Amino acid sequence: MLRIYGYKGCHYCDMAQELLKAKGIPYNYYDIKSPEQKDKLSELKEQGLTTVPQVYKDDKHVGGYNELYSAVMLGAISK
Ligand SMILES: N[C@@H](CCC(=O)N[C@@H](CS)C(=O)NCC(=O)O)C(=O)O
Repeated sequence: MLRIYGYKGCHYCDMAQELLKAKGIPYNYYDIKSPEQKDKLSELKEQGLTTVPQVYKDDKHVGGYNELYSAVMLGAISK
């Protein structure tokens, strides 16, 4: 399952979700600013990942919107 970490008002986060919806690829979305994601936010900062979205396929880091888009277009991520 895909996981997307983002926040409200993030244009690239919206685009990532729209892409996956258009392709019928299921995902779970998490608001990185919510209290429940405090540890994840710290983890991303420690890794130097300062932009959102951050996308994971199972537990593998895919990257941001650009990397997600490429992976979907290349068929590396599909439904
Ligand atoms: N190349 C990135 C761009 C993502 C991006 O710029 N996201 C904005 C929010 S929509 C962001 O995190 N800005 C904060 C920053 O640049 O520090 C991607 O493809 O995901």
